[in-house]
Amino acid sequence: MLSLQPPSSTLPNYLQEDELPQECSDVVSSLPRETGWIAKYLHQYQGCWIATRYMKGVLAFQKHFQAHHTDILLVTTPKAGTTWLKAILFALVNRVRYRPDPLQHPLLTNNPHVLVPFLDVNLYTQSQVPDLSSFAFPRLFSTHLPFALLPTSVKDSACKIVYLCRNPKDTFVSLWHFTNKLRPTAWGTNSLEEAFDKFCRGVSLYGPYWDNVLGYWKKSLEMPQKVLFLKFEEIKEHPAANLRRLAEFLECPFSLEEKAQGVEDNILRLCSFDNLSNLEVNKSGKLPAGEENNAYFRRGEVGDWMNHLTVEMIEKLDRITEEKFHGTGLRV
Ligand code: PAP
Repeated sequence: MLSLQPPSSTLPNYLQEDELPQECSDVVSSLPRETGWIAKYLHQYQGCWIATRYMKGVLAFQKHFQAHHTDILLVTTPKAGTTWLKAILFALVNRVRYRPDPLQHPLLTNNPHVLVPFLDVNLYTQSQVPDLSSFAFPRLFSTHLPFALLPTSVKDSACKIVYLCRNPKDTFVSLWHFTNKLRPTAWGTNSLEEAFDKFCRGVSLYGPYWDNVLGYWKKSLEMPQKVLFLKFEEIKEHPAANLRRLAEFLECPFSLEEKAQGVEDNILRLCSFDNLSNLEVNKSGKLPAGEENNAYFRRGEVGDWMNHLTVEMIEKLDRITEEKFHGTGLRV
């Protein structure tokens, strides 16, 4: 019988799942699992659904990462606009070193995921104890992990957490497109219905979506100096105000001189969907693990869910969100 699975050697790196260290494979084999959206399986680790390949990165990150008090950690639910906020953070924090110039800037030749790497998915998956000495301070890192799963040193140090969420309907639609794009053609695509059922049951990358969002929402209320909670839709609607909010939270507010020079507008223009998605690096480049950079740029709009979801799906997702967020003060 013909197998639909391509031989593992032909799979891109982001789908390679070999060589789990013994300690990690013991943990993985003890966890509940479901079929994945891109990779074969998702494992439920400490309440959060993680693909097999990244389990070793998560365990190593939790065990070894030592936060520095100036670190900035960007946390997002997948497809909340991570790429966009990575670009904005990089341009903002490094604006003296690299003027947000339309002709010369690291963002013009590097995908934002390269400039602000994921700790668990990239650095600690590549090496169990990665060398982080080349990162300039303040170091910019990223993760999708829920607050409860962050290493103690992140929680205990003065490092700052910027959290970004997006409404669940657009998040789901974006995730569905993205995961289908990253699946090898021979594996076929996940149907919208099948993916929707999983998302609603919480079985999505770093999900349940609602738990991930609520964890950071609560921390942002408890510790507003440590956790800034941002929404994709609000940044879209008021980009300059949110950029200023971000700069103030990170204790690098714009000076009057910078405002007069138009630095805020230059950062927003540099990081805009139109600018980033039309750069050669993002049209034809790949990330080190093989994902095509263009997979991170689709429409970048609010409300694309209207073009995909049925009335029943909309009602169901709204009902779940209403129930989960009831009484928390959070509206998405
Ligand atoms: P990740 O969490 O897997 O890293 P992420 O960057 O959050 O991915 O997902 C990409 C989404 O952000 C896409 O949304 P869409 O599918 O609804 O279109 C992508 O288009 C959007 N995006 C990427 N860059 C920008 C940008 N500069 N401005 C607005 N949206 C953007």
